[in-house]
Amino acid sequence: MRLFSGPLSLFGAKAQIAALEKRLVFELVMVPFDRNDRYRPQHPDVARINPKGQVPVLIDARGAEVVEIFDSTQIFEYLEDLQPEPALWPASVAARARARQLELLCDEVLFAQVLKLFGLQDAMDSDAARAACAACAAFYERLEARLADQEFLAGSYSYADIACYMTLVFAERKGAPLTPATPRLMAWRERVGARPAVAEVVGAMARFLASQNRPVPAYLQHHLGPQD
Ligand SMILES: N[C@@H](CCC(=O)N[C@@H](CS)C(=O)NCC(=O)O)C(=O)O
Repeated sequence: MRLFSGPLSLFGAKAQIAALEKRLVFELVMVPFDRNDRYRPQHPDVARINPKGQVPVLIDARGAEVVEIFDSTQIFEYLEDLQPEPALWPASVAARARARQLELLCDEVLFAQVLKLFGLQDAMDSDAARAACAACAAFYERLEARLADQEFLAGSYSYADIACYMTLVFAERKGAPLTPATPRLMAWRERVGARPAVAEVVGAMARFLASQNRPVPAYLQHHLGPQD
């Protein structure tokens, strides 16, 4: 199995964390990343498999048929079918539906606000940046409410936690940090971040940022120590 990701790929990190949680043996192929050109030129396998030219892409050539897929959520579903244990979707149909919905909300609604901040880094006092930060804060309040009576966002630890965790890494980097206004969410972030699979992937991302002299969020700086 080969997983194509990039050193600052939020969506690649999601897929990598899931594969590690499933204890699958896979080769991680980090496509070149440049601050200006981003992921260009595209890796030939990425260009061939994903018409969008994006990572993550997964090739699984272990079975009778070769599976070649792209998109982190599609990869989640494939990994769950391939390796049902440990389960990363909740058990009940209703809880699964809620978890899938939350995963989508993190990827497409919360991240859409974070993406706006990518383009506003020199204008964080602007109305647009303030509005994006406010939308993120409102989203965090909704996550906080979910954690009132459960440890993880959809009950048991799930793909929804992985997706939210990774989006929050980028939100923190781009100026929409968690605050003490959502203490349960901050504790949840510690809990998820302490998982070996998450620490491995996010630690590598923190070290990559540091290697480029780019800021590393304070709560990830322990990954930069010599013990890592
Ligand atoms: N919905 C896709 C999004 C993938 C995506 O945006 N990938 C980024 C890296 S995190 C990428 O490859 N960007 C390069 C580009 O768009 O050219 C998923 O979940 O995998």
